This record gives sequence, C-alpha cells and structure tokens, in this order.
Amino acid sequence: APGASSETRCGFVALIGAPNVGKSTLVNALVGSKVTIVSRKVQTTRALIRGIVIEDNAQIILVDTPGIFSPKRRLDRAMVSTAWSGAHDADLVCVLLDAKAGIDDEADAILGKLATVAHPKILVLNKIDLIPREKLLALAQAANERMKFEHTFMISALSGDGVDDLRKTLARSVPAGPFHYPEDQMSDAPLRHLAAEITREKIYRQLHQELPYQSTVETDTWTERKDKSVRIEQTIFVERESQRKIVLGKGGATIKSIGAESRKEIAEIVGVPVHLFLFVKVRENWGDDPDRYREMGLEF
Ligand code: GDP
Ligand code: K
Ligand code: MG
Repeated sequence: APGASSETRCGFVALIGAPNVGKSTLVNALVGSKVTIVSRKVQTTRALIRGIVIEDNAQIILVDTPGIFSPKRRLDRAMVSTAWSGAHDADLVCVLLDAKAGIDDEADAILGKLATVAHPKILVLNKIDLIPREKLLALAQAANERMKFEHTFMISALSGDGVDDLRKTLARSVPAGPFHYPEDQMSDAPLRHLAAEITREKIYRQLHQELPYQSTVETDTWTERKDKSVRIEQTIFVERESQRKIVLGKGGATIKSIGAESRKEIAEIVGVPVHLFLFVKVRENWGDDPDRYREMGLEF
C-alpha cells in the first residue's frame, strides 16, 4: 500500500554550529515555511525546535539547536548542553560552517568536539553568496581533513541555493521506518509558542542595540472568536524597569510597532485575522531561575 511503513524513512537530523552560521534560516528553508526565528543576534534560538518536512517518502525531522559557544552565564551553559544533547539524540548531524568566517576559533572547537560524536555527519558550508568559489573548495578540504563527513554541501540558506539537493540527500540518509508525525505537520512547537517566538524576534530586530538578550515572551491566552479571528495576549518579560521603558518606547511607540509587525506575521501563519495584545512586565533575575529554562524546553 502507498505509504506503508516498510517503504518510508524517518529520522532526526540535528543542525549544529556556532551562533549565527544560519542554522535557523536553513531549517526554515528546508521546511519551506517559517518554523523557527532568525536574527543577527546570537543566542536567538534557545531551545531545540523541530521543523518537519517530507521528501521522497522520507520524513525528515530537523532539530534546530542553540549555537555552540563558550558558555559563561547559567542560561548560556544550559543552551550549549541542549545543543550537544540534540546532536547525540539525532540519527544524523549536519555541521554548519559560515563559509565567510571559515574555521575560526569557535568552529575549531566545535569540530574538535564533534569528532567524539559517532553519528554520520554531513558538512554544510553556508553563506556561499558571500565568498568566491576558490575559497570554498579550500575550506571544504580543510574541514574534511578533520573528520569523516558522508557528504559536503555548499549552500546559501538565505537564497535557497543548494537547499533542494541537501533535502534530497537527507531524505536518502535517514533510516527506514514509519513517520513520527502526521504528514501535514511542519513543527512540533504549538502555534502559541511560535507566536511568542515571533514577537521575541521582532523585539530583537527593533531593539538589538538597546536591549540585551534577557527578554522572553509568553502567550497567555489564545481565543478563537465567532468571526474566525483570534485574540492573543502575550507578556514580554524583562529583567529591569529600565528595560521595560525601552520596550515601551516614547508614548508606547516601540511596543506598538513591535506588536504591529508580530501581529501581521502571526496572522499570515494562522491564516485568519489576529488581534494581538502585548504586556510588558519586570521579572528580576529570570535568567538565573532554572524553572524558567524548563518552561522554555531547555535541558541542563
Ligand atoms: P543561527 O544563529 O545559526 O540560527 O543563524 P540564523 O539563522 O539566525 O542567521 C543568522 C544571520 O545570518 C541572519 O541575519 C541571517 O539572515 C543570516 N544568514 C543565514 N543564512 C545566510 C546565507 O546563506 N547568506 C547570508 N548572506 N546570510 C545568511
Ligand atoms: K541568530
Ligand atoms: Mg538559531
């Protein structure tokens, strides 16, 4: 029968790499829809987020991880160990390098530690739109001298160049077995979580100079109304009163514009009109509170 489990393949693919190499952009490009948020800011991705895509009768479950870097704060340590646990739990590991940055200290440390991960590995050189081809080949060679990669891809997650070939190879590389998720599911994150993440992305984009990354967003209520629209209430948590003022802006101008951008994007994803209500609250030291990481889905 079509779709019988003996003919299908299914597996977990972890995307590992330094902050800002383009892991989240690639997950969205492979899925073909936004399932995880992207920004120029490091540590945008905090937990393991799964994007799901079907290709050639294979269900590929992409695990977007927080970037790997030398952790100092407690939240940072939790994020880095979460990233590595994502690699150990996967069937396959995609190692991303920023082709322009090459093997810098961060990439060097990650490659060193990856040599101890037994799973098959695929090397992905991303951001090829930013460098000439000769440099790429030298980088591919240098990385392949460090350990065995099953394949090497040179892609631009941003433009989509090379992404289809990578998806096809992933489909062939995951193990035989039945699908883990329904065929139409693109993410394991509930919509209310994605909606909160989208607001966080807009905060980062508008306030990347002024606001440190200690802010978090929660969806408090999600109510479907008779006219098919959705009313969503979210709270933005910051650590200090001064940060609350920054998020609000003069006369509430900043939060208004964050809300407008977020509402537009959430509405595109849910496909119905959205009424978004944002609140800003100060919650001191949440960055050091282990219960907060648990709510965000981090392991530590
Ligand atoms: P992550 O931290 O590894 O998840 O990286 P993100 O996906 O958040 O991307 C970090 C930044 O790199 C964002 O500004 C992206 O738009 C940018 N970026 C990602 N992929 C590419 C690419 O292929 N080319 C270029 N030029 N920029 C990219
Ligand atoms: K980022
Ligand atoms: Mg990310």
